[in-house]
Amino acid sequence: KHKGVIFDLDGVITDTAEYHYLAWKKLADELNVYFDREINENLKGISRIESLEIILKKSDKFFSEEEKYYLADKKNEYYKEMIKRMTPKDLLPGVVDLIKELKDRGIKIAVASVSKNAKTVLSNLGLIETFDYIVDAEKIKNGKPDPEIFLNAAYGIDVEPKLCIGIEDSKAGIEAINRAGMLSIGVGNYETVKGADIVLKDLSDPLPILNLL
Ligand code: B16
Ligand code: MG
Repeated sequence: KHKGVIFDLDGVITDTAEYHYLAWKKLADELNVYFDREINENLKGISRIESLEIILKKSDKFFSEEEKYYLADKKNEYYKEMIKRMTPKDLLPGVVDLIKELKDRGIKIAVASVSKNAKTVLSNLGLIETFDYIVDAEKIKNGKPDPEIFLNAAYGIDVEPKLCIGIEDSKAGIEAINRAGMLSIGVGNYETVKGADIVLKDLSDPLPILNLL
C-alpha cells in the first residue's frame, strides 16, 4: 500500500511543458537554430541551462558562457510572459479530483519540479497551499534523472521512498523516480515515458492510481 504521491509540475499538473516548448522555439528561431517537438521531448524535466546546451548542439556557432546565460534568461522572459495569464482553469484533466481524493484518504502529496518558476506557476493555479511539501530548483543540487529531487520530496512528506508513487511526463523524470526506488507513473507522450511502471494518457481516470493505495 502506497502512502505518498509525488507530482512533477510541468506537463503533469498543468501544460506548462507546452509553454516551455514555445519559449524555446521562439529563441531557437531567432538564433536560426533548428528545433522541433521531437528534440523538445529530451528537454522535459531538464534544467534551463542544460536545455539550452542541447538546443545549441544544432548550431555551428560558438557561444561563450556569458552569451549562454543571456540566452537562457531571454527564454525565461518569454516563458514568464506566457505563465502570467495562467489561472486554475489551466489545470490538466483529472488533477483537481485526484488531489482531493488523495487528501480525503490521508495520502501525503508533494511536488517535485526542477523549475525555478514552480512557485509562481503553483500560485497562479491556486495550489500553493495545497501540497504537504514542494521541492523546486532551490532545494536540490542535482537535477533529474538524478533521484535527489524525489528522495528529497519523500523525506519532506515523511514517507519511505518505496511507499511513494511518482508521476512524471519526462524521460529524465521517470528515470529519477525509478532510481529513487518508487513506483513510477508516466503520463503524456508514450515514447517518452515508456520506462515507467504504469503508463497513462493523462490523470482523468484516477482508478489505476487509487488502486495502488
Ligand atoms: P525553469 P518539471 C522542468 O520542470 C521542465 O520540465 C523543463 O522543461 C524546464 O526546462 C525546467 O523545469 C526548468 O524550468 O526554466 O522554469 O527553471 O517538469 O521538473 O516541473
Ligand atoms: Mg515535467
